[in-house]
Amino acid sequence: MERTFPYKIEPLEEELMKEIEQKFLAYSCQGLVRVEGSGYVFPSTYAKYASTYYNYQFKPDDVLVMTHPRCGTTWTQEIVWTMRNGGQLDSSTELGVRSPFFEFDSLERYELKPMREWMEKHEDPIKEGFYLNLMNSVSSPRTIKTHLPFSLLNPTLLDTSKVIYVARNPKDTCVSYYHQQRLVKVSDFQGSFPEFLDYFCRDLITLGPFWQHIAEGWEKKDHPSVLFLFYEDMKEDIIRELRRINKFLGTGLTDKQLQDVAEHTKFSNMKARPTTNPTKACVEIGRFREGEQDFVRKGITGDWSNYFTPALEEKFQCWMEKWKDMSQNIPFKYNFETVA
Ligand code: PPS
Repeated sequence: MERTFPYKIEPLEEELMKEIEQKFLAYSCQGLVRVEGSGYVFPSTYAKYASTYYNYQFKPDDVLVMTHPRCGTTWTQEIVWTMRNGGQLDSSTELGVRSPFFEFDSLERYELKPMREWMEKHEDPIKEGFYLNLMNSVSSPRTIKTHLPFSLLNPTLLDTSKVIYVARNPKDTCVSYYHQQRLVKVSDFQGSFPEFLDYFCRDLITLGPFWQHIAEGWEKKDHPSVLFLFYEDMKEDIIRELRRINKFLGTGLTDKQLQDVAEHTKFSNMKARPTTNPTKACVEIGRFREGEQDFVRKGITGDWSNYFTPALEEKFQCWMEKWKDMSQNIPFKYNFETVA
């Protein structure tokens, strides 16, 4: 049964869009839209896919790694894919091919990619979606990356599939997202950290509002088909968290295999592997901006303290206060000392 997409999607106000385009160079090509009610912001292409995503029927053995951007998606994808493949340590196939990105068509700038040929061969290339096609061609059991929150996915999702939701404290998320938005040409952010934080706190960065996203995940944390993880807990004791994942997924890996998974997916190893840290290759093909920090960047908790001035801290606290109904019950760790 095809469901009607239940929310209005509106373009951002013209004046606001003009302002954003000055800093996020990519959005001058495509503009931004906002989902009414929840306030989620997307490149305008999302409007073409919203109903398809909302109606997408996941398979019973699909596992979704669901996150707000920069909360530990890539790390968790590599862990989950490896665990679901019997602890097989794959270093040769790009993670994005093994574990597809569900809604990437809605974020993509098609003019940046050598996908003209593919587009020419499809009747409705935008609606059909290059990445949706890729996802449909991945063999089961699939481990799928998504930044879409529950409210924008099929309401029956948890009746069919499992979701691992990963959250990270908003300060480190903001710093990490700042670097990623400078790196990726789909956004092409050309501003400073204080400018980025300002947009973050105005809930204008794509795939946010942060608190709305996290709150939707938190609300489902006790559902039997959901495992809610914190990035900071994974940094603190990865074996403990791998045991939780092992139990949740029923993957039955031994402690020795979990140790191997931890080693394979530890920060320095994932940063060194081009299949999980595609920075160099993406710079070469023009998808990433040269001279920025890596996609797999620093991997610590507390990096925010190198960026937050008292004035920025104050602005951030005002934003936290605004969202307090959603934020006050979620126990984030901010100052955990970790070595990558
Ligand atoms: S994205 O762009 O939304 O898919 O990014 P995402 O993968 O969610 O988050 C990126 C941050 O996760 C860090 N990362 C890791 N941390 C610890 N261990 C491992 N193995 C690991 N792999 C990636 C990555 O460096 C980003 O955080 P920052 O703070 O920017 O370093």
